[in-house]
Amino acid sequence: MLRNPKWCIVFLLLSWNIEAGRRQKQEREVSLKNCEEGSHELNECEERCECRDGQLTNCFRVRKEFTNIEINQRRRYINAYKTASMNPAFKKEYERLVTLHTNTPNDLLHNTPRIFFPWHRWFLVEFENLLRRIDCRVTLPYWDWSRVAHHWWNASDSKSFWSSGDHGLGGNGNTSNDDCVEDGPFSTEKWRLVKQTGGGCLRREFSFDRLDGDTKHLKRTLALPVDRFLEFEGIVRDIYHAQLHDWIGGTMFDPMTSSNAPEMVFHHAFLDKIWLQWQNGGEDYKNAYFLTTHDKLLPSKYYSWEWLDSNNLPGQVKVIYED
Ligand SMILES: [Cu+2]
Repeated sequence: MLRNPKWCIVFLLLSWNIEAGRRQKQEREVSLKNCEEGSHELNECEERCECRDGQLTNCFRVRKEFTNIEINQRRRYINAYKTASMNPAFKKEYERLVTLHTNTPNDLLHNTPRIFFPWHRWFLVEFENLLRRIDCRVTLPYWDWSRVAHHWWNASDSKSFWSSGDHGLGGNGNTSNDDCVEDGPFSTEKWRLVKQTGGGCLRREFSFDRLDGDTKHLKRTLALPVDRFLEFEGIVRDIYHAQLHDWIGGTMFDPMTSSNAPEMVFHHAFLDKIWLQWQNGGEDYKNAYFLTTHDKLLPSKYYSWEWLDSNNLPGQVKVIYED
């Protein structure tokens, strides 16, 4: 039969078709299987995901220590933050978030354990959501001040938190210019506070005092057992939280302006990490105290208990902190 040239052509066309079909099927399988089963991979927004059935699922935002990450990742964060606070497309939302903090009664928010932890966890996610609209690879970095507790103000190293480069926060304010910050990306000629809370320059008035929360102190605090939640919470809020706000001074000193300071979210992200680390002690640690309180996280519709599990936060947000 194949000696007949007509049949020969039919046969060739047929095998071509079969071959092309096989190739297409293989390509489909490859695109379906775009990750290695069981592995952990980053998605296009640099979230850490699990590969299941060829799909990336269970994706976590990874928050990292600011002085530990690459310079360009630091720049990326600062650019997103400045875009949020200056670009008309995002500025309204930025101002809404800053004033969320200033409009919540300070006594309720900071002077009791009632909502301090979950309220700020919610606030951080809202802030992060805004920055991720600008660049979805951005997460909130934290600043682990416990490693530099005895010289936290130091800015001599270009990797330091207070570095004056475009990857730093700038340094102390100038006492002869109303404590205005005059270096770095948030210097008085480059950046202003939101007008709803008084506007003007970012101010800092460093007290050169050591922070109590050095690595040893922090380790002891994290080791407090579950039935001593209130002691744990009190140390974190009244000592760790308050000291850095007060020692930085200026914009950070006053709860009516502190959410304006770019260093505020770095500080609170670290406090959130400390709470999460303690919560990882077990289910009873995770749910300690807040499961039996009924305070709303004003002005939101959330209750405290909705913000206890960082593996499963409202809005399907999952957060982990990298050490
Ligand atoms: Cu606060």
